[in-house]
Amino acid sequence: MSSSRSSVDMASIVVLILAVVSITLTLQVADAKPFPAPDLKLCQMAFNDTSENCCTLPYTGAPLRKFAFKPELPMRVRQAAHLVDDAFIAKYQRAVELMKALPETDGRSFVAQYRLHCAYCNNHLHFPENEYPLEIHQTWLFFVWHRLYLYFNERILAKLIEDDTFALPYWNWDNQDGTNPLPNEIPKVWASNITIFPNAINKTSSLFHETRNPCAGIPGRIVEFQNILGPCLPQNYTEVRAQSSHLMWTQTVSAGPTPSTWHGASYRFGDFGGVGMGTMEARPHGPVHVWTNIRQMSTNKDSASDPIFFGHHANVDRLWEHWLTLPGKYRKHITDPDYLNTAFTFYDEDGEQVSVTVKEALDLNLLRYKYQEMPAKWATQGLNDPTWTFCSPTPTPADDAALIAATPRFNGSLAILSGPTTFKLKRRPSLSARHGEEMLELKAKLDFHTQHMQNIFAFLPNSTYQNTSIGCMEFIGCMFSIPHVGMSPDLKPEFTFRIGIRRKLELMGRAHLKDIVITLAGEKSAPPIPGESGFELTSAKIIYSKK
Ligand SMILES: *[C@@H]1O[C@H](CO)[C@@H](O)[C@H](O)[C@H]1NC(C)=O
Ligand SMILES: *[C@@H]1O[C@H](CO)[C@@H](O)[C@H](O)[C@H]1NC(C)=O
Ligand SMILES: *[C@@H]1O[C@H](CO)[C@@H](O)[C@H](O)[C@H]1NC(C)=O
Ligand SMILES: *[C@@H]1O[C@H](CO)[C@@H](O)[C@H](O)[C@H]1NC(C)=O
Ligand SMILES: *[C@@H]1O[C@H](CO)[C@@H](O)[C@H](O)[C@H]1NC(C)=O
Ligand SMILES: *[C@@H]1O[C@H](CO)[C@@H](O)[C@H](O)[C@H]1NC(C)=O
Ligand SMILES: CC(=O)N[C@H]1CO[C@H](CO)[C@@H](O)[C@@H]1O
Ligand SMILES: [Cu+2]
Repeated sequence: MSSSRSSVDMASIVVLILAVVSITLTLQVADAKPFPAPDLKLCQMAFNDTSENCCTLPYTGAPLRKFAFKPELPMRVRQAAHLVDDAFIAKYQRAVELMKALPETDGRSFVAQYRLHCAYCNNHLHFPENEYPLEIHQTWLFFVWHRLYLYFNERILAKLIEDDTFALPYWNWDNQDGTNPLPNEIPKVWASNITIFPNAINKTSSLFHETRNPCAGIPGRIVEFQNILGPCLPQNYTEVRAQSSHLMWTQTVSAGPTPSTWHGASYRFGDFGGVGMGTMEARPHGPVHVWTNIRQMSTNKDSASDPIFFGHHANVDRLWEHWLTLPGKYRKHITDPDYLNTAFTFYDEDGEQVSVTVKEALDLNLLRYKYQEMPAKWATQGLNDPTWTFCSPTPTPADDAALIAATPRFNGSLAILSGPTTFKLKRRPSLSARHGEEMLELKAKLDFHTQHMQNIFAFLPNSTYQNTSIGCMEFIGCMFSIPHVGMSPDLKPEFTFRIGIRRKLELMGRAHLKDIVITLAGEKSAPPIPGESGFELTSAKIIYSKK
């Protein structure tokens, strides 16, 4: 073999490699599909339905500019709402009162601010090149869009009261501490008439909303993540606290071990949006909205018109930060460039439009805010809590074996009409952690304009939506889809739901089993009862994934 021959070979290999690299790069560039910052002028009424009055009024300010960090801002501390003092409440009330007094043509006004939330969902923001409207719920944009929304809302409030230290309080509803003031009742800062400053325009607090559920307003009544619409019966506090702690552990530690499980499905320019909700958005985030205010807070359209929305979402944002600190190899920010380069448009503290990218939203130090620390006992409590019990009357290995033998395997599409559905799926219990996290992946064709909620249980075939507690050891997660009112009723897109299952199976002592028995518990019922079923389950399998 001559040396000249081999150097020719080397050269052509190098050329070939370069060609492959450049084709790959070109493909990546051509394939890049982040959402560009939307032009809010492209907002349209959904199906020209005037009841969905979401778009902000025509904007007359300066041209859209890029967001810049403000390193000169003081580090602002978002306090736990149940602990704020009356001076803070007066300041926050004043800021929101000033915001409410602005005309709706001003992007900083209370009306423009809550319509902005609505504009980003329910078929309002259209791009000329994109067949489908932008939808920031039920996908990987959920956490980050709400973070930025709160950031600008908070900056506007700060500017209105000329106080750069102002930070929104967070409603610490995940904290089940039983001493007063209770973190998980509605904090008094959002009540009707506490500490009104003397020159208030209206004699009701600007932080109150009159459509709250009567039950939620009762002092001492704590948020429930299950019985969100039940009658206002006396609460068994011990039971609600245990159930809520267990739900937090299941959804965060067990069901949400990776970005795709925690944040929801990927979502790129051109995709049909809103088809894969993450674990936190499903529960407890969804039930907290409904439990608080079924009328305004339970619709995409009006939810941000109750000021407690911002305290609720501040806690969701705080839990995202907390999630990053929990054990697990894959609890990291999403690194996909389509996520990082997606941009949104907001109104800044001067009422001007700015575009900001997802990657600018991932470091709280740069955004200059942080959260007052509060214990999150639920994060470790799950591991050795004697009150966490099986709901199956007979959870023995022999019963597991009999149940597995008696349960049909999932076999192709399944029409789920009503009531619970049980099937078994194959696992690979010996697969090592380097293959990623073990998760249940369900795909389903759902009506986009109705609500679907299924609680998912393992080895509990007789579970029902209403009567089986989400505090049962066998509860492993849920699938949830909220109605998207503006969408065409003809659309029946395919949804993907992923929930981690390994931690819970370990806790149940069932991680060694080669099959898992899954029960989907929902009910066919008219809204507003939330456990509706009536959809086509197209795929169900156990997968192993790092994403
Ligand atoms: C004051 O209350 C009235 C009646 O509820 C309402 O229409 C008005 O918008 C309120 N004003 C402010 C600034 O909140
Ligand atoms: C509102 O103010 C009145 C009079 O000060 C007081 O009696 C009432 O308890 C207050 N309501 C609430 C919900 O704090
Ligand atoms: C409340 O629930 C706990 C735990 O399930 C139970 O031990 C207790 O008896 C219940 N209390 C009442 C008053 O029902
Ligand atoms: C799975 O479904 C197909 C088509 O309905 C059927 O032919 C087959 O027998 C089923 N297999 C099992 C194991 O039930
Ligand atoms: C589920 O319910 C059926 C009928 O009510 C009963 O025969 C069966 O034993 C129950 N299974 C379990 C595991 O409890
Ligand atoms: C739930 O339990 C109640 C009371 O035991 C019963 O009346 C009702 O039929 C049950 N509902 C379902 C869906 O199982
Ligand atoms: C979403 C939608 O159908 N928008 C339409 C509302 O009406 C105007 C004027 O007729 C149309 O241009 C929009 O396409
Ligand atoms: Cu929300």
